[in-house]
Amino acid sequence: MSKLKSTLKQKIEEHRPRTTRLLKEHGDVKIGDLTIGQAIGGARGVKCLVTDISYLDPMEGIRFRGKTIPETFAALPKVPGSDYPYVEGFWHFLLTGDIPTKEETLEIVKDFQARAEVPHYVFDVLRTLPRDTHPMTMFSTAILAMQRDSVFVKEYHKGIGKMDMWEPMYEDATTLMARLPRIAAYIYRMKYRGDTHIAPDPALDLGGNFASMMGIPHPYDDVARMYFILHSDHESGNVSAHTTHLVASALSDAFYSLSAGINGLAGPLHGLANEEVLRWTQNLMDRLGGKLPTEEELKAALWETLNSGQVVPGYGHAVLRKTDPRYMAQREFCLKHLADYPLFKLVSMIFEVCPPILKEHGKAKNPWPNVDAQSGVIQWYYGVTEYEFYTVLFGVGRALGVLANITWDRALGYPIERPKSVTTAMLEEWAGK
Ligand code: AMX
Repeated sequence: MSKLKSTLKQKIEEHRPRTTRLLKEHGDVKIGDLTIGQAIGGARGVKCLVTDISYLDPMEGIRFRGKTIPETFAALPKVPGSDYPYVEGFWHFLLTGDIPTKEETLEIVKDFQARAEVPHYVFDVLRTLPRDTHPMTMFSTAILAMQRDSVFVKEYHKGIGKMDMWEPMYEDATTLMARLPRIAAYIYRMKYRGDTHIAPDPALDLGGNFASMMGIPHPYDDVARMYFILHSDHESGNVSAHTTHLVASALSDAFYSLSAGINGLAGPLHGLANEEVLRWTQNLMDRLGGKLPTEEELKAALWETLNSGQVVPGYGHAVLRKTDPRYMAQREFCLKHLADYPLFKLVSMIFEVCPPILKEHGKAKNPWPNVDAQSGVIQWYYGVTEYEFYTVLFGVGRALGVLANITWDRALGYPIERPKSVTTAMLEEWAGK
């Protein structure tokens, strides 16, 4: 058993009595009420999911295993010559809550390298799809195609006990994490780089190898590491995390579950917003003949979007009530590497001009930018100008969080998810009382 797996086993065994005790002794304790508004309104704020992997405070933003983004970046072992940590070390941190040593991290790098080979049939499947298929459809399809390799399914059919199910889930999750960068880079180069491919470099870490397979030099490896870590997890209620968890709750394996979560990420109100942000921003610059707008022109463009009933992409959030720290982390990167880049200047202008307008408009509960408002500009700067691909990058990162979560779902024996629905007539009756 690998060091990470045995640490995880120990953590799981320590944790289980807490869940058992809560259920057995305190299962009737109330943690919230439910309103008609919440039942119709997307279950906003309903506390009915449990995860210890990340927590989203509305005012502070995300904490991974109790650490803020800057604390996480500072604590994890760094890749030599890089400003950012190994994604593999972050995977250890998400799974166990412990910061790994450099040696432990390198062991995971090796484990990922050993599992990284993507079966050839996956590329065959991708190649039979029409080339103009959306890259998110390709990404999800590739993940689903690999379902035949699921260790979980094989063990399930052998008759594995409920408390042991996390082990094959962990195996599938780790294999998926090791393969996803190759699949993403393959889709990218097949669709947008004339179907020319760069073989994986078995000596590199996940972020370095991804940049190399994309064909983009340093510091794009750091962009990849930063991007995957920032997009990994945002507690459990967002569409991609919740979908993955929901599907896994039926004892569907990691391939079925992640593919479903990726489909949710492909929605324009969720992960696809980063594509929409750049489309909106580029359209504005195109309309102005490639120039930066004046403040007045920018205000007019924002009002035009709002008055036509559309949302300003990259702004607002279902939980956050301040600027997303993931936005700020990427902004810090931009200030270091591309401070004078016109598109970044425009994104910064929108950061100043948009929140007061959204406040005046009076609908959005959060007028501040989310993660998606900043990420496209970095990709564009490094030559990844095909913005329909951006959500695939989000998906590789999001896989870290949701796969760690479903491994713990199995470890703690969470049951099949099955909320209760009611009819409109019932709501009307209760409203009348
Ligand atoms: N521009 C204009 N209107 C907005 C808005 C924005 N950026 N954000 C919210 N609103 C509107 C909503 O559409 C809603 O209008 P309605 O009452 O007519 O339906 C009203 O404000 C109240 O919405 P809310 O409670 O503030 O937000 P929500 O929880 O319903 O939705 C979100 C959250 C993110 C979907 C929404 O803010 C939005 O559509 N933002 C733009 C798209 C975006 O950036 N998505 C990415 C989110 C992060 C991610 O998952 N990647």
